[in-house]
Amino acid sequence: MPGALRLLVAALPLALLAAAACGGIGVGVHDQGRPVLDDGAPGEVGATARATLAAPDGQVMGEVTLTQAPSGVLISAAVTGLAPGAHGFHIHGSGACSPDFTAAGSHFAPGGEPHGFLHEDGPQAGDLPNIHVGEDGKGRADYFTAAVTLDAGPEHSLFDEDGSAFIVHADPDDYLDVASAGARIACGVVERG
Ligand SMILES: [Cu+2]
Repeated sequence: MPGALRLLVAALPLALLAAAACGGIGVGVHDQGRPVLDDGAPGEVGATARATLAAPDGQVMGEVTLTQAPSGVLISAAVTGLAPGAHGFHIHGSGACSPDFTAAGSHFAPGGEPHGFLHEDGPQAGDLPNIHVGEDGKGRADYFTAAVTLDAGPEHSLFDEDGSAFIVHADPDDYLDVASAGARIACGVVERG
C-alpha cells in the first residue's frame, strides 16, 4: 500500500466533516479501517483526548482536542500568541515536552514512513497540514486523520507505550523537508479526557 494512501487528512469545515461521517461525500481511501483494539473489540467512538500547548517558558499557547470517530480521529486546534502566518503542526512520537521540546521525539510514524505529504513514500502518521495564524496571533484548524487512533493497543495508537505530543513549529512545513518547519515553539502532551 503506497504511503500516500495510509493517511487521510482533510481540513474541512465541520459541516463537511459531518456530511462525510454520514457517508454523504467520499473522503478518500485508507488501509487501516475501523479502529479495533487488539482483542478485537471495536474502538470507543466519541472518546476524547486533549493536549494543552505551551511555550518553552510554560505560557499556554493553545489547546488541541481530539475525538475518536469510527474510522479515525477528529483534531481541533486553537492557538494564540503566535507569529502571523503558517506554522508546522505535527504529532510527535513521545508524550513528553520536558526538559525541552526535543523530548517529544520525531514525528509519530509507527510505520516508519518518511515525512511529508509530498514525499512519494510519505506521509507519516503524525503529519498534519499547517495551522494558519492571523495578524492577531490567533489560529484555528480542524483536521481528520485515519492514520491514528485513541484506542489503546493498535500500533497507530496515540496512547502507545511512550504516548505522543503535539508540536507547533516556528515556520511552515513545506510537506517535503522535515526541517522546513524549523524550531519547536509550543508543545503539548496528548492526555485522555
Ligand atoms: Cu513537528
